[in-house]
Amino acid sequence: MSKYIFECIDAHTCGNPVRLILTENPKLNGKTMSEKRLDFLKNYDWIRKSLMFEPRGHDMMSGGMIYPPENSENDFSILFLETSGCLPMCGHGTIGIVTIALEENLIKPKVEGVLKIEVPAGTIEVNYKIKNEKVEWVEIINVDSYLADSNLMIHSDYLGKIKFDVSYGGNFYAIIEPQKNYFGLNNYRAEELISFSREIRDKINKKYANRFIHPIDKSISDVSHVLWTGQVLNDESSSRNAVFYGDKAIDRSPCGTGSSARMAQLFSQNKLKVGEVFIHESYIGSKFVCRIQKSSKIHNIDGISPVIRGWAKIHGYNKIIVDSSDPFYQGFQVI
Ligand code: PYC
Repeated sequence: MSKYIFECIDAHTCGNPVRLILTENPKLNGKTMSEKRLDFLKNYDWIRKSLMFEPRGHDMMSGGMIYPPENSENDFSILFLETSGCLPMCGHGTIGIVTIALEENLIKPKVEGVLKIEVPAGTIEVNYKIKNEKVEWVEIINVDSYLADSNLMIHSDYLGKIKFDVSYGGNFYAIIEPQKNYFGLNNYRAEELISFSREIRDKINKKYANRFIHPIDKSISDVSHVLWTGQVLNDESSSRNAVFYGDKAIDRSPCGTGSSARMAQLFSQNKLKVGEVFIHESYIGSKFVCRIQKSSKIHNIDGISPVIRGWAKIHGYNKIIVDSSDPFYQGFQVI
């Protein structure tokens, strides 16, 4: 019988949870965060399950652990944990973890105002602003993002025939815009979007098996998230989204990797230019201020370098006990 105590700090980024785990981080094998992510999934996934799933977590729970960087020029590395697994990249998670790490003095930036962070999907740069000992905003220059395919079709048992694009922003997203059988996200309840998404994601990954694979890191593949678009709540916003992840979650934040994927899609369709401000609204109306820094190439694929700015707030110190004598020590999900 073993008993582990995980010291965590809980926060939210524009409404979506971020749990930073401070203790019991296992030593991971691998040279890159991508390799370490696979090692964690193979050997330590019980930690993710116990801290993300009920009863210690919930359907939206997401977070991460901080590790030293492989390259000493960088500041640190992040392993993301979530109900769905360990994401290659998570935007709201990065904003939350950076805010916690700075406000709680867990890291010492090499250069004030700038951080270089290794994540499984690559190395990202982060800018931030501190005022009165609080982090006002965090801006991520995310991994290069690109539109992977467009005008694809899938049949939804709920909605009928649905057209979608697939775009990469650190994870692969199916992006669904208003059309004949989908009237825009304002017309559906969150629980309906969750049911539609779960079915559509499964069908997409069966119909288009082996179609969405990152050209540089083959361990990043398949559609993991579904991004539904619709009318904005606030006239100043550029677009609104509901991002489905895991098995039951709609992102409460505007979703960093989703915003990157969406900008890559709009850029390749000539609907968004380099430097233009793109205010992305979440399902609950919180906002990320985004833009495209420059166009880029991922191998020979045209893409963008996306920039995402958002904020996070710490709301708790959490000491979590995981005791292997608890029949639910690895948590559970009710679907
Ligand atoms: O912000 O990238 C993000 C994200 C992914 C899943 C939930 N949030």
